[in-house]
Amino acid sequence: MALIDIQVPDIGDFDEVTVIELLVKPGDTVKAEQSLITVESDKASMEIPSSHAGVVKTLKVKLDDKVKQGSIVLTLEVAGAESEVAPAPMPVADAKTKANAASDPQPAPLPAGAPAASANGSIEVRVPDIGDFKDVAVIEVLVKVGDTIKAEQSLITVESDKASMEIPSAAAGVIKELKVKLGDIVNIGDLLAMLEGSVSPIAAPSVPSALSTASVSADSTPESVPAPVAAAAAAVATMPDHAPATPPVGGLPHASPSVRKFARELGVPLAEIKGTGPKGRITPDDVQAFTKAVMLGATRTQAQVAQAPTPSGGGAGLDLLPWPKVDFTKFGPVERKDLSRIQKMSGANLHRNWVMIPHVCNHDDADITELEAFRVQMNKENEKSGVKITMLAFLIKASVAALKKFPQFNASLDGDQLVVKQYYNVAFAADTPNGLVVPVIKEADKKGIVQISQEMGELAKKAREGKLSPADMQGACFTISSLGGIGGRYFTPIINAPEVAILGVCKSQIEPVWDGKAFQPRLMLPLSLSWDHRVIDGASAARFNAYLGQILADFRRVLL
Ligand code: CAO
Repeated sequence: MALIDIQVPDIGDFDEVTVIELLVKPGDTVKAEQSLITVESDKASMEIPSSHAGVVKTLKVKLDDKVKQGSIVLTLEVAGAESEVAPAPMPVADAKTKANAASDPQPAPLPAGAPAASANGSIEVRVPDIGDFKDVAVIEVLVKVGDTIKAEQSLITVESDKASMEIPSAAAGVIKELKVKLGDIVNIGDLLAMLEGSVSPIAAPSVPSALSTASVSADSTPESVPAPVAAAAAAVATMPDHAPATPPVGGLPHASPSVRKFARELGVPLAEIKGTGPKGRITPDDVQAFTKAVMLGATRTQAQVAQAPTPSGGGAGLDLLPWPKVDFTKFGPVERKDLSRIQKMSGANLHRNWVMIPHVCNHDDADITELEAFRVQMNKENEKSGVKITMLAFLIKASVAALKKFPQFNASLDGDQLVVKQYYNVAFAADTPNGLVVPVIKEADKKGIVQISQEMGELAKKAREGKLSPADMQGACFTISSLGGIGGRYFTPIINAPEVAILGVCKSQIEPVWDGKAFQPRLMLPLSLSWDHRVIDGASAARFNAYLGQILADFRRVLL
């Protein structure tokens, strides 16, 4: 066993970088090439790997320390070696490149880091020499078409598994075209953007590393561009400039490559996390805490807020408190039961409809004295037919007449358009042991009361047996929810999107109704019409209900 010191390797022209993460601690067993610390400048961060396998004895750096080439990172106990000072392996660029870089002070004939005008006057900005980095992923696009950028302004951030870096533009100008997008894999020489601007010597990047430059297009001339940085470049491709570690430019999330990778794997938007590390740096714990909060519903990502049901297209979303978490067993015995499949599905639909549709509900009463007498009479006469004529069948037929008179009720919203249907399919809510389902009577306008009653009976039976097919529940224009067989006075039914209205009916009962001379006992049916205020206004809803009432009071009107 021997102790060796692991040093910061050649990190190019950087005087100092800041330690932003300690990836190991005393006692840890590390493999050769395993990352030990993360260091950062204002434009790049990189992980410093170990040159040897062994056990960490002493850490020689702490968070926020400034380190440079030769700084001792830690002491490692390694097997079968003499005590020595061991530089950590280069995270990128190989020795050959470094040697070339050191021994070749001459500008390369075709500079890799300078911009040049193409034949049509636009400037091609390419990925410069980024050392041994190959196939690096674009993790941030920092500009967009139309942006006016300065020379040296960062265009994109790329990342390997050990380092991330920003690639600045070598020229100033206006971005005409972006040739890369998030997730693209890029290599040296790949075209990043087309700029409209002017190529001038001052546009050349001053940074020492090729990765901070843009390559020149083939039609450029060496005279037209400043001395390239290619020769000095690839030594340490991860460190584009000399700036001390400060929070990153452009308000970018401040996080190390491993934290960025961790966040990306979880799909966590780093820009939305408040870092709790030094100088607001985002730590792995911050990413975990954010993920947990989203999962618990305590917070939402901006993408979720944007997708949230905001009918006007704007709004701030529902900034709700998390659902109360109560230990009910503290108050008494409980039993937990899973929601049925139907309950889960209908619950999600009802929730969306309730939140997305601005519901208004109008209540009215229909005098069904004569209609009910007629229905009872018909059922007596047709007792042997096996088909029971229901009040709901009359309501479906009456609704069709009202939908024809008020077509905006027979419609659906599609963006800025109203799709007005020229068919009349009416759904009815059916209560089943497994939950609420909504079968549809198709082409109710073309069917008589007896046929509707018969179909309803069949569909209600299928519903109770859980045998409804998807087709049985599709294509509705309008829905009726009847609680008449159960009781109650009025309620506020939830619209069955993408429909724009729903009729709720409750139990009819005999009520005293003033006929101008005296109170008469009349059978009154309570109607509750919920409607989507984006499509329907209150006056139309009142007219719809009143018309429905007139038809139910005198069904001959259906024929008019
Ligand atoms: N007023 C008074 N009595 C009524 C009535 C009304 N509005 N509507 C029905 N009735 C009577 C019927 O005449 C029948 O009486 P008889 O047995 O003496 O003839 C009795 O109530 C039972 O009727 P029903 O409910 O079985 O039949 P229906 O045609 O009215 O309804 C169906 C069928 C499938 C809609 C119904 O069974 C059902 O599931 N209703 C619940 C719907 C529901 O849950 N809605 C809420 C949705 S929001 O959560």
